[in-house]
Amino acid sequence: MFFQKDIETMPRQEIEKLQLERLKHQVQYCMDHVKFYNERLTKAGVTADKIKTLSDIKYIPYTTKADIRDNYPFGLFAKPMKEIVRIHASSGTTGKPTVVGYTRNDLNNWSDCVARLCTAVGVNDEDVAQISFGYGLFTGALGLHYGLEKIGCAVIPISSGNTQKQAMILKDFGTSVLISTPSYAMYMSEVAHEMGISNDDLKLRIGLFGSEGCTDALRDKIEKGFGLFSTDNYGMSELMGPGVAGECEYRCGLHFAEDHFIPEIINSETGEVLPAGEKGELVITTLTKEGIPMLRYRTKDITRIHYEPCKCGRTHARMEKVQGRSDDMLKIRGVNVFPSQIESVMANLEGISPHYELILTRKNYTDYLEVRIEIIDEKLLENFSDLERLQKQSADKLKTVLGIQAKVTLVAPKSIQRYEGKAKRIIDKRNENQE
Ligand code: DLL
Repeated sequence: MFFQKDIETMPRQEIEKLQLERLKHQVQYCMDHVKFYNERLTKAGVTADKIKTLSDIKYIPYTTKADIRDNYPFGLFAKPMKEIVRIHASSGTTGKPTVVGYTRNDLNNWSDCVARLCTAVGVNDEDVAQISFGYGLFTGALGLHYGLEKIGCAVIPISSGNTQKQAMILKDFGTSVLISTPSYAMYMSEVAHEMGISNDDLKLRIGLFGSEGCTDALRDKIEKGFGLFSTDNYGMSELMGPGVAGECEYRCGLHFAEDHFIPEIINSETGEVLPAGEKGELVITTLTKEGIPMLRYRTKDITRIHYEPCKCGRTHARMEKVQGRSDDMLKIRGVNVFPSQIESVMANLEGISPHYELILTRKNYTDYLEVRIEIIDEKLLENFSDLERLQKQSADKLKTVLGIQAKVTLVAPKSIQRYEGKAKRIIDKRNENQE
């Protein structure tokens, strides 16, 4: 059990008081320790003293993924490497990843946030938790790992992949909590059933899913497929990782950890702050981060926020499930992919034109990416070995930059449709046959 009652059920007024104090402190901290913020805040005329109420946050300039990228790799770190104890990264809009660093306190706060959300759905120290997120630079696996250990679960750090082995371990180790993307959970349940494993052979009771969206229909299927109850968990590496917000057992919105974050909703085109309950882009300010604090970080995720206390007694604000993105980022097999990354790969390859199309499909609840690229010289189509070489070279480069395998199809010059306005380069067929 990891219920921080005093914090999680704090009356609204007290939460806001705590947030204001912490916001002032975080602004001062950014001023003192990060050159980028010092310059931005000075230019905007913002000082910690000028923040008198929470709504004064609107004077702080937004921070974007591009700002992190421009300061690659460690330019936004507020602590020297001596005090950083962990580094994670996620895909950036070009070949360079977005790099984040954690101090010991950050890791402790992170595991608190995750432990709370796991407790909110009923995970306890008797549980055996199988983490089927990929371990590595991605924050999903290690984020859940330390939160679950904090509760006292027996953690199985199996990582993702090798689905038959996953199913065998679910059964043999008596896994009671499964942690993965919803699509991988669905796939795993089908593989388990194909292997003759029935729900009676399993002890699964809870699924902690996240890192990508999940429709209610898919959630139902996974829950029936595995005989478990699941929650949706939201987060991003720039802010911490998983643990930023998640559902409780009532599943009526994802609770933020409002003692660590201030969420806002803005109009993504004008940047104007929207009133509570309106739909727009989620912007988050960290309140306690030491390694890489984020002031008004534009997540690009579209949602709404509600402030009424929840039936579970928790008072922290809740966001609705993510309803889309305001940019063109795609989540493919749990990995963030930007079309601009693909363009950067193509720009460095000889013989191919800048015209391309991305085709996304889903089979067995797994996403597949096909990149159709036009070649420049038609004659290449007659030379099978050169064509094959270029295809392999493109696929290898894409794998290095994106971190996932893509099928590359080289097509004849001028065969990809041209657009007079904004090009429609993404053909997403993932929801056509399956949820
Ligand atoms: O996906 C962190 C995470 C790991 C969250 C495990 C939950 C569980 P990133 O790789 O940086 O971090 O990707 C962040 O993924 O801006 C959203 O667009 C998307 N995303 C994350 N959680 C959800 C969710 C992790 N529950 C980006 N529903 C975010 C929909 C989600 N989209």
